[in-house]
Amino acid sequence: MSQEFQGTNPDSPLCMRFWTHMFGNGIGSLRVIIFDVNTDEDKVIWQISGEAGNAWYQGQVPIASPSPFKIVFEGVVGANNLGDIAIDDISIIQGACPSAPQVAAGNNGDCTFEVDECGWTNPGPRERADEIDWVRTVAADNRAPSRDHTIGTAQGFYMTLPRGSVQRGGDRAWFVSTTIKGSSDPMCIAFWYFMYEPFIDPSGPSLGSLMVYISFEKDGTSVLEPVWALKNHQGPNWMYGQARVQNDDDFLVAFEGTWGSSRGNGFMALDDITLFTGDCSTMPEKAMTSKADCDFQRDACQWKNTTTDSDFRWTTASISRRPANLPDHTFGGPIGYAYFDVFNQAARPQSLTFTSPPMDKSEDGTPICLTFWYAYFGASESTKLKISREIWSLDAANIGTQRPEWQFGQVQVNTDTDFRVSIIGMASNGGFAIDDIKTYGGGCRLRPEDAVSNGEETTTP
Ligand SMILES: [Ca+2]
Ligand SMILES: [Ca+2]
Ligand SMILES: [Ca+2]
Repeated sequence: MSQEFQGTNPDSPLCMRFWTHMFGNGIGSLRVIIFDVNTDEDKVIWQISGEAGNAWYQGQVPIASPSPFKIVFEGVVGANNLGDIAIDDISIIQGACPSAPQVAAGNNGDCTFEVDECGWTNPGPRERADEIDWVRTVAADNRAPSRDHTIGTAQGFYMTLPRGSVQRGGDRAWFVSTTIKGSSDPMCIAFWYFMYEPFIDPSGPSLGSLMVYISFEKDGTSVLEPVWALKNHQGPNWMYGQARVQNDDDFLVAFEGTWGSSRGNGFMALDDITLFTGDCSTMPEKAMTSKADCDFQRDACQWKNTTTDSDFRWTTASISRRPANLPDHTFGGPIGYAYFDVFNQAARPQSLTFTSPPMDKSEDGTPICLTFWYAYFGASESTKLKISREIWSLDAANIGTQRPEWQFGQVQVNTDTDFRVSIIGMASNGGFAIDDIKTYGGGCRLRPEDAVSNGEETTTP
């Protein structure tokens, strides 16, 4: 048993490395246990059973605990006394590391990809989750990254988003964990990512995106919640990513890689995934997500049409039904946005509402900035888009271009109470499309210039 350690900082767990030797047919098992000094509880974090050959090998395990703790090595004697377990050279360094060897991690989500995918899987075409698959490759077979993250050599393995089978910008690959046990204690998922676009053309970076979701069942429906998201070029090196996940029920973690239009010359890869307990913050900070964020590539996320009129509604574009051949804003694909259209000269102006999931009030009362892209078509007098309660409103008739084009909008939303955001479209002969809704902490100015606010500051509860 170790000395007593202080509780670890949730953003800075420890990595314990040690060498072990387990030889003889009577070998039992070796475990590493975290003993919580406050609650007297034991938690097995690493475990290996049986003979491992007459050789030393290195084990490692992430150590994270909110309260003071001791680390325990526990050797269990096997069926007979033929054999010895030895440990040597224990070192503890700052920073998360995936459990190793893989067999000791027990399919808990940790993976270095040196042996296999550790139970992470690629959904196939039948599951209709994605179009392509992540591929485990040795660094030597790739132009970039030229080294993996775990061992830092060309002989190391990582997961890469392949380009060969990609049909179009917007093609996605999912990578899904084994079931993670739900808990009221928050967990942290940490990983290393590589998002590199060597040549950025004048139209700007367009590598694509890497997102992390948790997926779980709630009230009989499956919910997909983004917990981490980054777009486009992030530099020519491996970068550290971290996201907080907390769910009372069992859940899956899913990485989603999506190619943008620069798929021809970009690189995306993933290595050294590890999960540990703790209330960590998002790293890098710009990868933070909110429940209202949606790029509409898969579906409308947690946004819902709440119009009661059954003739017209907010919906997602499909190949057979989309307005004015408008391409998606995110990746320039044929679909991947939400819209409504009303083309009925006789009809009175319709008012159609699109409502966000419930959003929590902020702890310190700082507002958020809601940003989005919109396009309109059929700019008659009555074509309007508003964000409730009239904190943002745009009259399409005042602008008037012929072809629908994506334009940027943003509005500050106060968060002193729990709230929802509603986007209300009005038209008798036209409509609006919406894409890439994203929220950021902090206030912001009204955009575009022609949008008006009637001064009300709160949104509908
Ligand atoms: Ca797939
Ligand atoms: Ca690796
Ligand atoms: Ca989109």
